[in-house]
Amino acid sequence: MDDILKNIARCVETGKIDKASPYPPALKGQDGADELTRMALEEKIRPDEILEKALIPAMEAVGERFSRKEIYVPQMLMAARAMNGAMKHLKPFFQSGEAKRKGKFIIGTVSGDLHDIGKNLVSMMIEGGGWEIIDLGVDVGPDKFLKAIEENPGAFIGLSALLTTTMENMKKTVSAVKEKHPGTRILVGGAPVTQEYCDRIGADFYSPDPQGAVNYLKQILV
Ligand code: B1M
Repeated sequence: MDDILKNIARCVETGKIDKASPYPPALKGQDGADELTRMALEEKIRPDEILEKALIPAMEAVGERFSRKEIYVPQMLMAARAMNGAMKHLKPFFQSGEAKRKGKFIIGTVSGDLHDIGKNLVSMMIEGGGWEIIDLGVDVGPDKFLKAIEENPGAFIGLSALLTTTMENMKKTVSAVKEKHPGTRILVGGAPVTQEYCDRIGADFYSPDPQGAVNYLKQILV
C-alpha cells in the first residue's frame, strides 16, 4: 500500500496527471495520478487515506519547494492538475452522504484568490455530510455572496482564502453579509486563516480542515 501512495504523491509533486501526459519527461509513458488513484481504490485503500497520506502531503511539498524557489507557478499548476486528476476518483466517495439534504451551503474563494483545491475538498466533504452545495467558484466578491444569500435564504456561508493578501477580502465579505443578513452563519478557512482572525472579522466559525466544518454543521442542527 505504501508504494502506491508514494507513487501517487510523486505524481502530484511532479505534475504527472495521467499516462498520456508528456510532463514530466522522466515519467513519460508511466501511469499518472489519475490511473494510480483508481488502482489504489481498486486495492481497497480508503479514499481518506489516499487524501491524507498522498495528496495533501504532496501539495505541502510543492508549496515548500515553491517557497524555496526550486519550482515556479507552471509547476505548481501542473501539480494542481495532477491533484485534480486524483480527486475526480475520490469525489464520489466524499459526496455519497445521506440523500436527504440538511440545508444549503454557499461556498467560494474570496476576491482576488484563484486557489480552489481546498475549497473543493471542503465542498465535497460538506456535500457528503448531506448539504446542498452552491459553489460560487473562485475570486468571489461580497456582491456575489449577497446575491446568492438572497436567492437561498437561510443558507450557511463558507469562505476560503489561501493568500495573506486576499485573506483581508474575507473581512469585506463578512461585514457585507452581517450588515444585510445578520443571522447568516459564516465559516472561514484556508491556510493563512486562524481562529484569532476569524474572531477579529466577526465570522462564526473557523476550521483548519474540512472535517471541522462538517462537524460544526452537524452539531448546529442538533
Ligand atoms: Co499558490 N500560493 N499562488 N497557486 N499555492 C500558495 C498558497 C503559497 C503558500 C505557496 C508558497 O509560497 N509557499 C503562496 C501564498 C503565500 C501567502 O500568501 N502566504 C502562493 C502564492 C504566492 C501564489 C501566487 C501569488 C504565485 C504567483 O503568481 N507568484 C499565485 C496567486 C494567484 C491568485 O490566487 N490570485 C498562486 C497561484 C497558484 C496556482 C494557480 C499555480 C495553484 C492553484 C491552483 C488551484 O487551486 N486550482 C497554486 C497552488 C497549487 C498553491 C499551493 C502549492 C497548494 C495549495 C493547495 O491547493 N493546497 C500552495 C502552497 C501550500 O498550500 N502548501 C500555494 C492543498 C489544499 C488541500 O490545501 O487549500 O490549504 P488548502 O485547503 C485546506 C485547508 O486550508 C482547509 O481545508 C483544506 C483541506 O485540508 N480549508 C478550509 C480551505 N478552505 C477552507 C474553508 C473552510 C474550512 C477549511 O470553511 C469554509
